[in-house]
Amino acid sequence: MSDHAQHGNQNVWQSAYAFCDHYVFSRDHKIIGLQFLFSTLLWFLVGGLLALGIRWQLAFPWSNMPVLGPWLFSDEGGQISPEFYTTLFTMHATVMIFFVIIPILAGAFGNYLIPLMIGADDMAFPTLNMLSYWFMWPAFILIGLSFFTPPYGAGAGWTSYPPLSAVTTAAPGSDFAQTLWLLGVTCVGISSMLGSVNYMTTIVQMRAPGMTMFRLPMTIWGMFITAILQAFALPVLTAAGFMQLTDRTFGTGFFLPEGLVVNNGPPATGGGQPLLWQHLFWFYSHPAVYIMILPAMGMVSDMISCFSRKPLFGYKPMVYSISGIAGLGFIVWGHHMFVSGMNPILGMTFMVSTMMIALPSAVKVFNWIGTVWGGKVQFTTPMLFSLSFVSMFIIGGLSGIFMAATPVDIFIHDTYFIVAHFHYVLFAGTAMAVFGAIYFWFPKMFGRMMNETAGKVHFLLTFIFLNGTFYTMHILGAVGFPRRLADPYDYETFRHLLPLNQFMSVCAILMVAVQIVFAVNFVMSIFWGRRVGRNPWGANSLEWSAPSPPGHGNFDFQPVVYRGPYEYGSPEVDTDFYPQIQPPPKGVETDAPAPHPAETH
Ligand code: HEM
Ligand SMILES: [Cu+2]
Repeated sequence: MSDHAQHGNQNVWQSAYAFCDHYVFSRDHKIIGLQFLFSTLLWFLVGGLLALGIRWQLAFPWSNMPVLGPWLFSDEGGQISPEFYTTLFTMHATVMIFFVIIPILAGAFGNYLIPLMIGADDMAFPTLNMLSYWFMWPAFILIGLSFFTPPYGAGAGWTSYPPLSAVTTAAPGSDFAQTLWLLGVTCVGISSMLGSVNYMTTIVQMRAPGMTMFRLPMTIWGMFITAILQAFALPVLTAAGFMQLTDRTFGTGFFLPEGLVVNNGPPATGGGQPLLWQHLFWFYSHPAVYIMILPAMGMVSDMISCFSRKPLFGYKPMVYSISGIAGLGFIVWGHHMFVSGMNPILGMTFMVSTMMIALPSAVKVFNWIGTVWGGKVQFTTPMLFSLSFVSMFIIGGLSGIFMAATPVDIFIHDTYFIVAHFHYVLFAGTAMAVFGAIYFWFPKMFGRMMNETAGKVHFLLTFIFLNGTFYTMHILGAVGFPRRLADPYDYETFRHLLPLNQFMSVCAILMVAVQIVFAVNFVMSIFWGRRVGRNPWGANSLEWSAPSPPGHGNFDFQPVVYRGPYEYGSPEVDTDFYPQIQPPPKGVETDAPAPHPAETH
């Protein structure tokens, strides 16, 4: 080989290495944030399609699915079988919770925003950060495989209750597929743990000079409290998952009573308690529902204040109520188990503590409304999504209070009322906030704007169809329509509900279809969106002072913080915003001068 060719080869390798280092195994928090964003958006699509499978069966039970049916379920003549239906709702929830909502909040926005909003050049542990993304891949693969493991994929619900999940003979698909599922969820747990340690350390240790805890934007408070929740709740789920795994594979008996025989399988060696799993699972998964909403609440607070051109109403009460929600979140898990036969006195304590969560939640809603009240409201796309978050969260929170009352919950437990509740908080709430956040921070991420008109069309149609889909579920739930059943119409009492279900399914199909508007807008704007400078929205927090997009190391100057992030309409300056880094005009005293530089890094 000539010298020349050798050089050429070396260059190719070098640039391939550089590409991998920059974009694949990157340790830059912004690239990792974008990796999480792209992966979770793709899974969002998968989760949405799985949901349409569920809706197809409920609207047109035992009818051949057009186009896809013969290809997917040739053995059943193109129909969804009861076993496959079970797999569908298990996978839909697993994908949406573990691959979409949790990682898009903490993984995508947490990573992208934390260092930028606190004025740091990166996370405290960049390598750990990279690993937290790459631990998602074994999870993607394991759970993906579990879906395709014959005869049917994992089918014990996202809650994985034993004995169904722990006895391998319990149902088709609860054999090897369930083992893969458990391993996958463990990997998600590891990824989240790595992330949470990083976020806590970064927020405590790496704030810019002058960035006191009470000058942090609410987004950061949301991420911070979420990271604490993850650190305390996740080990319990991981341990419980591991115990279930050994029950399935090594014959231990944590969750199975002795001698239990299912489907003529061998008797369980046993001595365990199925109820123990419910306690351990919900001890994690109730706090986890706040992991799925607190960061969204933070981001919405920032967007609402910015587009009302007014300071956030009651900043400190907001911080205390987020903390209160997180604290109370640890003592309410029993509200998922009211029908498990628990002592009524215990049930009552869970009922009272659950109802108490409504208090800090109401404080937050009151403060969001107080922020908008009398503001110069700008109805941009992110603002519309944020306002939708607040109004839909009110509906979801109110249905929560219904279910918190034990006597009511005994009737509506395991009905579509529950499904309505969590879709209002998770889809109409969190997912809408996430859409808003994508429109809001897109110009920072890519240096270009998304199209506003397309954004408003996306908002309006999604808002209409989501209410068409999920509001109706309250009506179904109130008359006892059961969740997780392939054919509720087997019961005569539910037959008249078929037209309502068909209406919901049509709304759901349209809702998914509308997301094409978003997808096209998102992809096109990356390449052809209008170019913008550092601060297109006129916002105050630190990330808007960095270049769009920020280079490696984030800031091209050392940020020093003079005030909180919500000083909109301040009389001290002529503009209606007052960035955190802008020094006060001469003659105006700052209350807290920038601390000694030694206090920071
Ligand atoms: C005012 C606040 C809230 C109250 C009082 C509340 C109450 C409840 C209760 C009592 C249940 C159990 C019902 C049953 O299974 O019979 C429940 C289920 C659920 N909640 Fe909430 N909730 C609240 C907020 C939230 C939030 C903010 C989220 C998520 C972001 C959430 C997500 C869920 C989920 C996913 C379930 C169903 C889990 C399942 O069985 O699959 N909730 N809620
Ligand atoms: Cu709960």
